[in-house]
Amino acid sequence: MSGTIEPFSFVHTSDWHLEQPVAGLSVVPDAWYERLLDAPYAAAERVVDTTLQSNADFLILAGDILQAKWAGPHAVDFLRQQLERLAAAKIPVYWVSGRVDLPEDWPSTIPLPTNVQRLGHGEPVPRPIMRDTTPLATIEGATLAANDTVRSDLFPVRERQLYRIVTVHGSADLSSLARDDLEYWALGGRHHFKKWRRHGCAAVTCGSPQSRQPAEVGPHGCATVRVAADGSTEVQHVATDILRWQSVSVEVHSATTRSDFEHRLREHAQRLLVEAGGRSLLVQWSVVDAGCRPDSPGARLLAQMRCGRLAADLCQDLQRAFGQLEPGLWSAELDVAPSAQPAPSWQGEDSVLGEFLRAVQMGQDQLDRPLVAEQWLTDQGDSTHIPTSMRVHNAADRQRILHQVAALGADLLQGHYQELET
Ligand SMILES: [Mn+2]
Repeated sequence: MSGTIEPFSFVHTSDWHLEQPVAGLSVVPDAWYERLLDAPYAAAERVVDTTLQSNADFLILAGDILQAKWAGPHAVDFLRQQLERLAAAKIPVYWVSGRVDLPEDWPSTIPLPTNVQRLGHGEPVPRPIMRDTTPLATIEGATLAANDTVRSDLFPVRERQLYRIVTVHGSADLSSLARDDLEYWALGGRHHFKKWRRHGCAAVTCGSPQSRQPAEVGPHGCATVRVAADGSTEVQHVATDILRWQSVSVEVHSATTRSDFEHRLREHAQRLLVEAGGRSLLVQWSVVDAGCRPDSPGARLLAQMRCGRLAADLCQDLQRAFGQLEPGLWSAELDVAPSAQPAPSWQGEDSVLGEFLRAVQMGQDQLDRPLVAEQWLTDQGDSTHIPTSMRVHNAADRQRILHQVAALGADLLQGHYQELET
């Protein structure tokens, strides 16, 4: 490609997964049902809003938009309406299949609007993208076989005059996709935004407009792409998510008391909501020991959270305080990291704690001593699953488990637990 070209812009989106609501909460509060069900739709609608408001020349759907059979008629109709909005604005849509949205799964009784072209079946063939009578670029798609990964040689080397876009859904090592005969890889399949570029070639996974599960933390959205007259590409991520998973660490120091800690959690929650820009948040708190001295208020607080009901109570307090707001913040869990190894001096104590820690130490030192946890199961019922999952398979597992056993035992035997319960 050489000389100047007609500048243009487009939006790149994938993984709408209209068949999947937001999941990952152990309890779904009444006030959140609608939000969890609607979020994937509302976020997808924002992608279309972004396309219309930014005067984009076209939209790329890079796969996994919906599994029509699982998603049902409401989702099919929703998608048709969104495509019609684009059709009314004369914006073409290029849709390459992912794993769940094969063309044959789309109900044949519901024709797609005529602005939609499906790509990726058979050999990749470059199709011209026009603005009225001016050609802006070409686009070609490919569909991968199951378990295949995206390789550069999916698309043949071509001589060309126009800006060249290729689109495919699948996992990819972006840095392996550098080419000097194409400008933009529109990739689907990863649910997080990621971009990579070398010289004039950009490879972008735009991510899902809405995260679906706790592991998908942080912003989700679509990519808006501007191509300048010199053929250079500028890619921006636009957040479209309605709900956002956050994972937040809160430290406990030696001097931290329960009321300090409660206060800090609330302050933190308030700040997160302010920063969320009108979104609702699903938060996983993790409480971290910032090096508490043994027997300090902080160490006792941590022990109470690990062994008693305190962590669950604090989580419920946060749910009551912030879960009913609009936008709201729902605390999905408050997790306390396992404690550091108990102080070495405790092992020498002439006490139940000392005795216990010496027994654990023996298990850590003598690797040939069997560690049989199944014997402590009082009622195994018909299930063979639980005893199997309790078997210790290797030395690393054994050390990790015994480390946790020592920490939990020390917490319990020092009496912090009783202190809380009474
Ligand atoms: Mn997907």
